[in-house]
Amino acid sequence: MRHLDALLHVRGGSVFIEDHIHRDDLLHGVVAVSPAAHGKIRKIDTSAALSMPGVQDVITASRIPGENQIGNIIMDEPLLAEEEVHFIGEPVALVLARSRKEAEAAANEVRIDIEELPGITDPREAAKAGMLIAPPRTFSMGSVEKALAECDIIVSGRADSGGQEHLYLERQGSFAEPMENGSIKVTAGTQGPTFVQKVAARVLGLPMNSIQVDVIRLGGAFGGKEDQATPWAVMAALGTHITGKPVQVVLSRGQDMAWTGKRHPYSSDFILGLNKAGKMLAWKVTYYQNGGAASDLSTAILERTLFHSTGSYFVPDVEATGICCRTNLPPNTAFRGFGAPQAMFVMEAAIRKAAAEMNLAPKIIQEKNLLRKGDSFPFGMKYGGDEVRHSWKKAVELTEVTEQEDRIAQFNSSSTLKKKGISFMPVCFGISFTNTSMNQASALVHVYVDGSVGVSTGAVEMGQGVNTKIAQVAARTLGVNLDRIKIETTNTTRAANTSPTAASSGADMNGNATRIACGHILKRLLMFAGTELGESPGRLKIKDGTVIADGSPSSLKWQELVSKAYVERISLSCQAHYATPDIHFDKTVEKGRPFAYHVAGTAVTEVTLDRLRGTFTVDRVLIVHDGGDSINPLVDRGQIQGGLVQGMGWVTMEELKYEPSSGRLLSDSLATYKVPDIMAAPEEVEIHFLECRSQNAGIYNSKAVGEPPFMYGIGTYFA
Ligand code: LUZ
Ligand code: MOS
Repeated sequence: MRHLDALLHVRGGSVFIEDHIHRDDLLHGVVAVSPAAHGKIRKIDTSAALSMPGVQDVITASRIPGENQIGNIIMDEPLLAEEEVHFIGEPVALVLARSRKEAEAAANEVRIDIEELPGITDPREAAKAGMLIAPPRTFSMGSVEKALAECDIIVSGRADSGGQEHLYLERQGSFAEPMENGSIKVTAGTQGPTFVQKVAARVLGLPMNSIQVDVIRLGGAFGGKEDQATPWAVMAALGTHITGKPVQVVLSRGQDMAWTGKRHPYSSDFILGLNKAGKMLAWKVTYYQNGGAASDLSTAILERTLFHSTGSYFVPDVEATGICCRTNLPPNTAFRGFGAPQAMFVMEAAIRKAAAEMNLAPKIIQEKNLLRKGDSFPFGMKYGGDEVRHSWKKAVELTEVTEQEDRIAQFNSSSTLKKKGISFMPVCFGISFTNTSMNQASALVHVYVDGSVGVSTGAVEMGQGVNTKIAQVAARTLGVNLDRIKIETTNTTRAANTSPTAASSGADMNGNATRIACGHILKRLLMFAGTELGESPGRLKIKDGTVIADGSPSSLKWQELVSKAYVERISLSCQAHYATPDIHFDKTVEKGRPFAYHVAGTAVTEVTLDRLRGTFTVDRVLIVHDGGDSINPLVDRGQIQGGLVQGMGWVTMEELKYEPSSGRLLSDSLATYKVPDIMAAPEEVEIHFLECRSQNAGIYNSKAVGEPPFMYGIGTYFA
């Protein structure tokens, strides 16, 4: 089945933030931002801006009616700077004008007088200066020091990975409208509607029930709208609260690139100990995470780094330390993989270093150490599947690796200018929010008297296909055709206290809530059908919209059943809640079972490098991926292809450049920041799904797919 939005998208019928038709008193909000990476605000002069044409108001921190605080985990980020500024692009004043152009012009006239202070952009320097966002954390198992004493080979080194711009097609933006009696409706471009609602209420000094947040869909997010859609949505709400008019705040591409946070750059030190046979015995690693100027989600991201410090491998003695460093860059944030890619990169780099030292092919070390069912992670959980090894084995078989390696060796011996390389990249990624309490979702299902169905959940559609999967779950559970199902917007009045659509868990959790809600309605309908047909309800089911009794179709069809049930005053609606079972984590000892399950797979990548020009082509990527019992293989395939190419971009072409003296982002446009295009995509991508039944999977035994494939891209670097 194709993506529900496919036709809308190609016909231009899908509605994004800027496609809405507004009241004609709409105001456009543009923020004036800090031009300095660090400094004390001496004075903010808004008088020139206020006298510009079309300007309605210029709002600074002192006008905020509630708390000037948009922090989530740690309360360290103002909506509008008050006394100090901590990064270039930090919002200082909100200009409201009749047109976007007028608002931009006036924002340029806001005079921000700053006494500049020295800034830090490097995480190691920040750590040295004691600029930490939170105390360091260490995950450990066994004794690394003891194990290192017994190793035949010890390699140590440093591995750095850069940041990454999200480059969602739809830029950050939201709009707010006044409702009755001081309430506000925010139509937001966010992965986390509840977070926008909560922070808007906090900033405006209103109860959460005065703020309604609605999300239709996002034109991409990749984690960049988990936390960082909030300030723009709250700015719009603040503008509406103060002026009583609808307000839209949308960033330009340049503003979005320059001002918003990115994937965290990491700089890491490692020590890897092995025996002669290549078995890894000890792993000691320290991650310096470049958090930027405010905590945002950095501590949670660093936690996921620690959960993935051993990558797809088992190491018996481990000590992994994460240091969350405060720098004067825009606060870095969630990005597909959420700290795990950074961890896996360090482990893979260490393996290459050991392989070179031991004069072995990296794959020998990799294969020897792949996770087996029952192996312990350093955080106490045991690996429950065997898909890491299965996917590796299948990838070797399917690629006909020996033949491929012969062909590559032959090519390399006869070619001087160009050389070919091959790499293996196994992935094992934990599914669930690492913060256990976030693993909950809800659904509200209405069956209307004409037999059509409306489903509301907390899941946000951002192109990934979660609405398609939820519609499939509803249709499958109720036994009706898909064209009866409509997925409604994500709205805080229909799904409350929701977690962001993140951590690859959107379809699992909201799909399960939908399954439960539909299950209750189905049960009521079957009870009623039993009376109608004079059958025991236990023998009935609904398939393709027809009531089936003991395997044979009855005369009772869905639509008739529903309208009769209504007349008999049977409820045709249900709200349900789902909480991922059997997960827990105790931070005081850093042990627990934080993940419902793991998703695994292996990528084999072949590249050709031009040694004179430094250019390369990715010739072939073969992926064996564990999708469980996929609900929608086409959607999953899209996620795997997209994740792969996005991961390749991170490790091979995308590079954030900052001016060292000022911390200003130099690569702030598509002319200076290069992401993979179709020409850079692999010549050939071959995706195979692993056919093995796994334990504890997600909705209808499928597996989460959003983030894991990103890490296949890491293989390109090593190839
Ligand atoms: N967001 C979050 C995430 O808040 N917690 C997580 O564990 C997570 N993991 C992946 C992506 N987003
Ligand atoms: Mo995410 S990195 O799942 O918002």
